Amino acid sequence: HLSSSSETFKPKRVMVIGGDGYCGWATALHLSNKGYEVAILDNLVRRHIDEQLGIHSLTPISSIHVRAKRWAQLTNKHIPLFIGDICDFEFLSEAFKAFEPEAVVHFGEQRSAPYSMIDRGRAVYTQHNNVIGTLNALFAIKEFSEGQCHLVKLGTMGEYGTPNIDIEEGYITITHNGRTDTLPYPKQASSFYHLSKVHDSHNIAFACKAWGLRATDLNQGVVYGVRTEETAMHEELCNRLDYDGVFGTALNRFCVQAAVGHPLTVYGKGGQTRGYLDIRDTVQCVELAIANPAKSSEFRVFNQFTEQFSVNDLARLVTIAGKKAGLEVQTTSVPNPRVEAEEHYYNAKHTKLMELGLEPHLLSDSLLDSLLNFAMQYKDRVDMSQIMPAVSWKAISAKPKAAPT
Ligand code: NAD
Ligand code: USQ
Repeated sequence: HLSSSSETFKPKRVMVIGGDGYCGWATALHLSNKGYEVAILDNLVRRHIDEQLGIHSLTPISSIHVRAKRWAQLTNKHIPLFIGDICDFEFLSEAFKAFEPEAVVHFGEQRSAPYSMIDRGRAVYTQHNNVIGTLNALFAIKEFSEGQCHLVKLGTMGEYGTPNIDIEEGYITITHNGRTDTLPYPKQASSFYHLSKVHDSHNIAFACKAWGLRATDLNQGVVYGVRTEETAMHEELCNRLDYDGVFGTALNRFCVQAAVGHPLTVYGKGGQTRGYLDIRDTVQCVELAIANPAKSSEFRVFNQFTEQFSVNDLARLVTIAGKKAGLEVQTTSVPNPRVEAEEHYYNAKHTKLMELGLEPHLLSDSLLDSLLNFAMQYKDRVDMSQIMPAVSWKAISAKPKAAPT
């Protein structure tokens, strides 16, 4: 029987929703390696979106079935697969009843800000998929685990935007007209994707309060890197690495751009500052959140990143690392396709995961060298036409776009 105190509740069975994706695949293997019983639930929509947009991972990736078979063959650990959509409540219910998870890690969302800004249809898809999927996960937890299963939900640092004051971890204590309260930190997201995470956070907070659920919102910064201990064990376990203008994220893109001799694409003035973390720390943070669950009725928020960089900082670091690798790295200023502050204050707290024992892999020369080498190894797979950004925040319209061109 599950107890309500976090000291005695040590979950073993973890369902990884979105376990075929970049963060989810690395995390599923890591948890499996650490002795958790892991199941993956994924509807493979990300692979489908890649096909629709004509984009692909830098690295060749095996099917989820081949991946799971290879993992079982190498480690003798079996990861059951539930292939389906969390927006389909009947499917989700059957998966919950079959696996009886004690923790659910939810990565299964449409996670690209540019994708959500292509056209109305993609904006609506993003918010429907993310908000309804998370609501279904909340209902499944209430219905099938008597509210005991711990929800570990991937949020984003982008929920906070770039306020001109320090960013706290989820809550801020405010004194107003002589009275003081601790309130949810103000949210100022800047894409329909980032806003979907804000809506999720509100729904989860309410479910914790109303039904006594336990949840942790991991407001993750931008992830970089590709190899983790487990995915490096065999080429069929290799993780995806997105470099295109829709799904590729800043540092990963810059390394691939440097490898193929494309100028680094700094949007606007390049002062946009964000929190960043190594994918090896993503898996560690999720493990820490699961091993130290939230209490019943608690809605915990952790800011999940290890260092802050501006886009210009990243371009400088990749230029230096490129030089060492014998590459001539140029930078170009691209008119910013987004609507965002290009010069701003940014100071975000990130102590709660450190207090739980996170040992960060800070961005070092050696990581940049190995990421660059990795990108150089696969550079023949790069489609140069997919590098420049083609989605404009201002040009979004109700008219469906075949592809962002
Ligand atoms: P990804 O696109 O690589 O993986 C997401 C996975 O979820 C895919 O395999 C997809 O098929 C699956 N999925 C999507 N909708 C689903 C649904 N309705 N039902 C079942 N499966 C579904 O993305 P990622 O980079 O691994 O991101 C994972 C999570 O982490 C997302 O919630 C994202 O917002 C968050 N996050 C990512 C980053 C980053 O830099 N990659 C940073 C901060 C937060
Ligand atoms: N940027 C550039 N050049 C590029 C790519 C990006 O200057 O070639 C800039 C963007 O304008 C932005 C910053 O770099 O200011 C970060 O952009 P990004 O594409 O790396 O990250 P973002 O769109 O914020 O989204 C990614 C993930 C998302 C996650 C988020 C964490 O795709 O799932 O939620 O990082 S955070 O940024 O903390 O909100």
